[in-house]
Amino acid sequence: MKNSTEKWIKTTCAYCGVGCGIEAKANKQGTLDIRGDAEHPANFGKLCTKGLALGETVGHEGRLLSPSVYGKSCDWSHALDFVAKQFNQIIKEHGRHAVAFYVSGQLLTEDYYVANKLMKGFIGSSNIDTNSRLCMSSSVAGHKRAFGADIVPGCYEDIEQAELVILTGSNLAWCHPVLFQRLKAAKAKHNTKVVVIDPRKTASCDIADLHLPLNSGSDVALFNGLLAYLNTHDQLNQAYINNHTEGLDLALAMAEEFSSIENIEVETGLSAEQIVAFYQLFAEHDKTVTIYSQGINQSTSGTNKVNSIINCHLATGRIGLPGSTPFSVTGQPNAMGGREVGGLANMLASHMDFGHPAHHELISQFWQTETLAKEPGRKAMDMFEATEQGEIKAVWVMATNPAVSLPDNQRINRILNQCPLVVVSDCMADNDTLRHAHVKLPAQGWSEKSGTVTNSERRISRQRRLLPTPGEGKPDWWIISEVAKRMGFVEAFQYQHEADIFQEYCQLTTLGNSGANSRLLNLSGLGQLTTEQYHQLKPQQWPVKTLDQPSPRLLSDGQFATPSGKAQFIACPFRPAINQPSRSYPLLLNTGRFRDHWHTMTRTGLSPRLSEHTSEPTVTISLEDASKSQLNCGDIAQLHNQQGQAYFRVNIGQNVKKGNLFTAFHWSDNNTNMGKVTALISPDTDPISGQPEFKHTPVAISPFWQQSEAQLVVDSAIDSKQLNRLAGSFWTKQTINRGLLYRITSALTPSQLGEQLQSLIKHIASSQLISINHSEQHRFAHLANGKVTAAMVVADNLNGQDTEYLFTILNRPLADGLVQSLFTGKTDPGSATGRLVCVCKNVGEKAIRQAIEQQRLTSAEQVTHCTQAGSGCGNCLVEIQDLVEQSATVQSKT
Ligand SMILES: Nc1nc2c(c(=O)[nH]1)N[C@H]1C(S)=C(S)[C@@H](COP(=O)(O)OP(=O)(O)OC[C@H]3O[C@@H](n4cnc5c(=O)[nH]c(N)nc54)[C@H](O)[C@@H]3O)O[C@H]1N2
Ligand SMILES: Nc1nc2c(c(=O)[nH]1)N[C@H]1C(S)=C(S)[C@@H](COP(=O)(O)OP(=O)(O)OC[C@H]3O[C@@H](n4cnc5c(=O)[nH]c(N)nc54)[C@H](O)[C@@H]3O)O[C@H]1N2
Ligand code: SF4
Ligand SMILES: [Mo]
Repeated sequence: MKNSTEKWIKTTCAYCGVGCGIEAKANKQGTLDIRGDAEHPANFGKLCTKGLALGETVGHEGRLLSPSVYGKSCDWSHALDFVAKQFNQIIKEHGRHAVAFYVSGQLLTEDYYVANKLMKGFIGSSNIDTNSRLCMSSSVAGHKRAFGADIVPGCYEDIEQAELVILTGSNLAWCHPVLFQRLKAAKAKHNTKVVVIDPRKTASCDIADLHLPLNSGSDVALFNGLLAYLNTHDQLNQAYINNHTEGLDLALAMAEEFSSIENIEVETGLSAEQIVAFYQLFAEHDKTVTIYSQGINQSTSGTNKVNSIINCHLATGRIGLPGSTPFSVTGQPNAMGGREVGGLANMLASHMDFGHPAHHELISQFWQTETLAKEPGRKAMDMFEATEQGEIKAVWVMATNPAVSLPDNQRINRILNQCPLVVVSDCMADNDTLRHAHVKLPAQGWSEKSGTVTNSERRISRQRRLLPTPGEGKPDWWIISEVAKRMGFVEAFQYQHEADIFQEYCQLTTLGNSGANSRLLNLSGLGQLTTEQYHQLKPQQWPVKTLDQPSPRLLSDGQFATPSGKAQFIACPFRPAINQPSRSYPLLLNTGRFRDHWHTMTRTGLSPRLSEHTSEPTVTISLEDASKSQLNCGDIAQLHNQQGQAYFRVNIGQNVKKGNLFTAFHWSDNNTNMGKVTALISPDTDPISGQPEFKHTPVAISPFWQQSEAQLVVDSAIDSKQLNRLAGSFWTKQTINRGLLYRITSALTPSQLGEQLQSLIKHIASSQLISINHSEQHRFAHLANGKVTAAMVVADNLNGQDTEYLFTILNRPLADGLVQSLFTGKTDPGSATGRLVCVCKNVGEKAIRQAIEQQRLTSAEQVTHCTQAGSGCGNCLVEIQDLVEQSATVQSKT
């Protein structure tokens, strides 16, 4: 036992900005055993479903294994020379602003640092922007306006110390699950009040004392109203305001409009009782943490939303104190690291700024360069627009999938298609962006990389190498440095090891960083680490003046990075979103995330367990709107507007308001032909931050008039181009154990659809075909060597029909009881699990329902006790509670 525990290696989760510590150990299957790191201060041993399933996503399947140029595999030296030569050529002919990097919060700090150094320091352009533009840029802009620098003063323990936690535009339960568990535990201990401000009733509302389902986009009205309320109710902290802030009068004058509760009611759609209840809670609790995320940032008024929140914290002096702070939580594992090293087009490295000659000088000297960019570059959407205009002729995309995740997706795909040079570094072989790449560069994946990431509370943690790299994958920093050297910048990119880069970055943070001009981002305590110390580095919150010393709280002394040293109130005008519902597009589409998938699913899509929770692109709609549009639960609906169209499975739910729809953006060309929601999103952005509006899109909805529907399981993937040729059909793909499940809804007749699908899988299973024709369903199975390699059911409509057996029959012999389901069309009751609810303990909906009914269980705790469901990460407890409540409702009706 002792031997095996010695092999656990400490690292950091690949996914969200909570930055949980993980311990991982290679196992015999070539994957990883994973457990939470009990010593890591972000999670103290806890992990969520995605973190726990990391072992399932580290196989070599689907990996990009070698570099290629124009579709031809080649060695590294050829690919790197090619990129360097092309970049130099384009710069020579069209100038340094004709090239661009589009990077990501999923790069490590070392990768990010080198990319920024190459573009801003040596190519001499600021055309490097990051997917954090879509994610954090409104918060960055808000922090800079209020505090003078991009400082997040919050720490996770604040959530535990607070008396009141406000979650606004954050579905913490699904998107930062371990923080949600910490909040839930704190509430159980000392009854923390929780307010959720979100147009949707999310899983986070499970622990809310108050849910404010405000109108989408109306946050500024609500928070301006709060500022006015605090003023008129004598709740301002005058001493703090006088000593540490400027600009309250203007902010109050702007908020004046919302000193009338009626005006707030009109804009937010909330009742006076709801509004006043929230304001009273805020006024009564000094220890208030306001957590905000994409419902705030991803808006054409995102920056004003952020500042309207910060204004209320400044007005009450609640900044950077234990249990009392505004807290923008980051999304990606290294969103914060990217902000530190200057990944955004409008920032220099280490919180130094454009338009600041002393900073230009410091960086130029440190990097020994004469070509440092001195002006901000193009923000993500502008960057792609400039590419459309032909001003940018080469784009290098690293660790992001803009062909799916940027708004106005069809246009982005057209732009990438016509761009003269597209270079993509990715660890996977296929995503929508790679399909446009002229040069593909294989990067190491999470389990192979080594470096550092910074989480939401500014804690730097090591990501450590766990497994050998398949094929020729390389660290991103190595790829960028090699191109840099080949472009002629030999001296500046001579890194031998990621530790060298980290050390250089830490030293950069200390430059000119003392006295009156000091910056809070200071890593002087890490600047002299030996490679060995870097290997051993423990999670460390910044600033780090001395290694292993606790980091001081930030902004708690009321000193800010503004010229006067005082925080700035910002007068935030309330402006409704640019695009409003109309007669043609009467519904408002809100987009975000599902519990178990990560972004464009290049990795979580590989896990059968994670794929089960929400297995298809679904759109949630209110009962009223569904009936108006003649939609039933389980139907396929088409959403469309000026931008484009997409299809979704209908989910009728109480959790969206009338007039609103919700879906996630996880599906791509890789796993559907028509389920990409960004096809519908307009390119409008916040005028200050440049962040797109992902949460407020007017659309129309209509039923997809289907004639047939099929479900097909196969043991290997079908070429998606062939599936796309099925006329009038919508398909999605889901990873299941031992294979893939395709769902196809079609305007073809059932027999046409059946025949065409048969021809698609002929090559897989030529040996033996079983065909069962039933009046309503046609069922087929292909066998090779007596085992099922593909099976299918086709009907007019499969809505509500039992097809669960399809999940289990692949690779089983014909004699197997499970395969017999094919003949009966009914799942063997003994083997049925229903939809997987508890991913950790593998407990399905049916088992939970059965336990509730048979044992008359009345609480989620009892269900956990009897079935183990919910005893792992706890993410599913909200759903278990829902099942308990549903059962209680059914029983009370009968
Ligand atoms: N499971 C999972 N977790 C993730 C990710 C993932 O892909 N999957 N991605 C990570 C990343 S990169 C990010 S950025 C974070 C995002 O984390 P979150 O921001 O928590 O997630 P979202 O679902 O995008 O949006 C949050 C909520 O904003 C609400 N909202 C919409 N419009 C408004 C509005 O006008 N006002 C208010 N107050 N609320 C509104 C939405 O209904 C939604 O519930 O999640 C991270 N964690
Ligand atoms: N409709 C809608 N759209 C949205 C949002 C929304 O709420 N609604 N949210 C936005 C937000 S907040 C975000 S953060 C973005 C996320 O959107 P993206 O960044 O486009 O999404 P990912 O799927 O995470 O793409 C990461 C890519 O990097 C690859 N990769 C992973 N690790 C590495 C690595 O170490 N090196 C390299 N080179 N590649 C790697 C993965 O295989 C994958 O292809 O989406 C945005 N788009
Ligand atoms: S909360 Fe989940 S996804 Fe986020 S870092 Fe922790 S384990 Fe990973
Ligand atoms: Mo994000």
